[in-house]
Amino acid sequence: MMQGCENPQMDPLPRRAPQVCYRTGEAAALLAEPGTLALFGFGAGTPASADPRYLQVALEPFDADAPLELWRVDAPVSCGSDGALHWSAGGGWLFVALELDEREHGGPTATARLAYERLHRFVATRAAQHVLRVWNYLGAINHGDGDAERYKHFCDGRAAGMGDFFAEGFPAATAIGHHGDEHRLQVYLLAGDQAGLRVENPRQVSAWRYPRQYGRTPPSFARAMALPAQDVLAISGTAAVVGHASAHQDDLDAQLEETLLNLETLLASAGMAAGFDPRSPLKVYVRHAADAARARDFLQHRLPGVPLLLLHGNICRRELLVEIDGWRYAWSGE
Ligand code: 3EB
Repeated sequence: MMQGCENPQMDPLPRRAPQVCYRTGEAAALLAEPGTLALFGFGAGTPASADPRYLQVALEPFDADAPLELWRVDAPVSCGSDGALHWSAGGGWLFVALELDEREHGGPTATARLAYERLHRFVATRAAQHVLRVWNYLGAINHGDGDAERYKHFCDGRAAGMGDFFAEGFPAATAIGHHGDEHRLQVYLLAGDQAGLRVENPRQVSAWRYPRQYGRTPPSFARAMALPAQDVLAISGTAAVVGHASAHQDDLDAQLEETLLNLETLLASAGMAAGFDPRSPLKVYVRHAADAARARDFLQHRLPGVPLLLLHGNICRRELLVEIDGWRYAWSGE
């Protein structure tokens, strides 16, 4: 690694990726730490904050004393707000969050479209223009049948709003249904000043190639993104999807097993060593509250020492009971 090389003809050295971890403590104290790029509280019980780097995510955790999620960079951080859009930047990285009320913007499709248009317009003004990872949390995601399901409307609006935003390829993403105010759409993203490396899962059809039965507008995301620093893989929402089909209907353990196999396959596709570790936090979205304890036991046994945050969320396909996303930091020397 040519650390410190100053040859101006070379590409800039990859920046050190944001460090993502779960932390307990006061939001104000974590926001005051040097390099805090973003901080997430989960559920209505977490404090509100006017700091643009802070987002109260509309997903309830299953633990009463759930931690906050902290993103930290090795650089000074600046931040600001523009109406409902909040941002922060530092070290070549950009965090942007946007929350919209569908009642104010003409319903779910129009609101998703507006969200992506606004995010595109804002990111285009910044140095960090490569969108690497996006999270989408919407209410009542499975309401409506077939093509009328709200998730399908979201996919329509997202595709319409992105325009040429992702001309270089889709970012990694998560789309989960929250149980908060049904009209509330939350979208947040991480962008960088260099492109990442998209990773697909050979066990799964790429989402943008899903057949028509899953909706008129296929979901637009990559299965994972190696951040430009190449020392961390940002992993999209991953579930028990094999080929394009959902596997193991009504069987939580089998869906968890299949999901772990998909996660391992992604690591292998990214050229990373197998396994997760204490540096690599995962979020586990569980559809039925009654499944949370079993999902936790299963994953604690299979992924010892891995930080897990279990959240009550609906997966975009009704038959899917659980989905996992997160980060995998490279071992030193890998
Ligand atoms: C799947 O594998 C599960 O619409 O952005 C996972 C991650 C899923 C992201 C999205 C959907 C999305 O198809 C669903």
